[in-house]
Amino acid sequence: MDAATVMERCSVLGGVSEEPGILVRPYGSSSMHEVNGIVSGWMRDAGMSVRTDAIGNLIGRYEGTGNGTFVLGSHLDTVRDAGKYDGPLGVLAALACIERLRDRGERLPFAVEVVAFADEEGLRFGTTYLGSSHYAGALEKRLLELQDRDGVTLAEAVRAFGGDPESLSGTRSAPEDIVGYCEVHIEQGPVLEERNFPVGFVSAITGLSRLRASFSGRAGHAGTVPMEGRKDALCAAAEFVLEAEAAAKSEPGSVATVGEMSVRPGARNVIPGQVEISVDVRHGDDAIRERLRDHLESKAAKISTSRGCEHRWEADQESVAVSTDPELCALLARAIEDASMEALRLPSGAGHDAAQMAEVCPVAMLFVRCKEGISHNPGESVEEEDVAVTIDVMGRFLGRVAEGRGR
Ligand code: HGY
Ligand code: MN
Ligand code: MN
Repeated sequence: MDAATVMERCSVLGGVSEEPGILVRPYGSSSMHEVNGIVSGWMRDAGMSVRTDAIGNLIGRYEGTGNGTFVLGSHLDTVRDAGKYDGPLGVLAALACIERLRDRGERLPFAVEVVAFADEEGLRFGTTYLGSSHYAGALEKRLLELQDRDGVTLAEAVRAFGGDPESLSGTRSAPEDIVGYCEVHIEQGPVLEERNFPVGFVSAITGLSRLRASFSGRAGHAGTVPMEGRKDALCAAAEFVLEAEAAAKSEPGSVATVGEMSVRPGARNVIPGQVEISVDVRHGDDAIRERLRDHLESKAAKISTSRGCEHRWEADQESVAVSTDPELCALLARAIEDASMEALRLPSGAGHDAAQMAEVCPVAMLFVRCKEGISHNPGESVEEEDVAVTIDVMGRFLGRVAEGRGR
């Protein structure tokens, strides 16, 4: 399979969405069913056996001549109003490597599994890595009670998606003999474009805190309640949002984002009584991230008190920073050099399934240049030539891994 086919297939999957006009594919949705059906057909055509695990991850397997399984992959779910490469490019570039092995009639001294994870973004249930945490056997049972906006629990969503919630935690769908994992992903940042590199390999994946805060004031008549003495929950939330921005700006290397906000009762002539927000805090150093997180928690309390509001602060998920495996990275760097390029090493400010897979095996990541680093945005785009380089490098990387395993 060549890069043009990978680009075409990203467009095909990019056209499968829950809503017209934007790309949005949450966990367990009919659009996720549809893309799993399309990709499983491509996996079979590539000579792979295909299975779906208890949470709905789609897994293609290309047998090898010896023991061990090397895992490639990424996710097929998306954020809201997404681009078409974040996730699918990693699955389809991996599939291209398998198709090239099949076309050459070649088997590696290990099996290769390509996993299309069912939920990495956490759009529906707020926690990230649900697919890879089950695959890696790290899904916490308590998450099954999580509810989406309609009050549907994760357990119900798993069942509706054809999975089996009872068999989720404490088990893993990954084979016992995993030797490593490598994920291809768009960089989602500006470095490769600024340095004019088509690809680069990842040194570490940032840690992240996924939090929720609520501010409760007193709803009232917009026309009759004087400004003095109001308990305006939205003003409290707004002050907090700007404080989060200022605090992150003052801590080099950190980011803090309020991406979701709900305002109730939500009428133009009513003073907001209740506001719920999401808070996403990240830094490559966990101690700095935790300090910033705790600073924001205390600021939320101070702002609420100063405005006569109540507040709540909850942690949905904490993920520690993860370093990629030095040996796998050395093989990936060699593969990049084998393709006559300099091997650039760079950190990831985005979270990836590789962070979860690091719990069960050595991991590496290959980043692909994307236009202006745009991502989580329909403007996401990659060049076909860079995808061609990616497939070539990944083929060479698998060859290097095979050499290391005595091909
Ligand atoms: O949030 C992230 O970094 C990833 O896109 N889930
Ligand atoms: Mn992603
Ligand atoms: Mn993403």
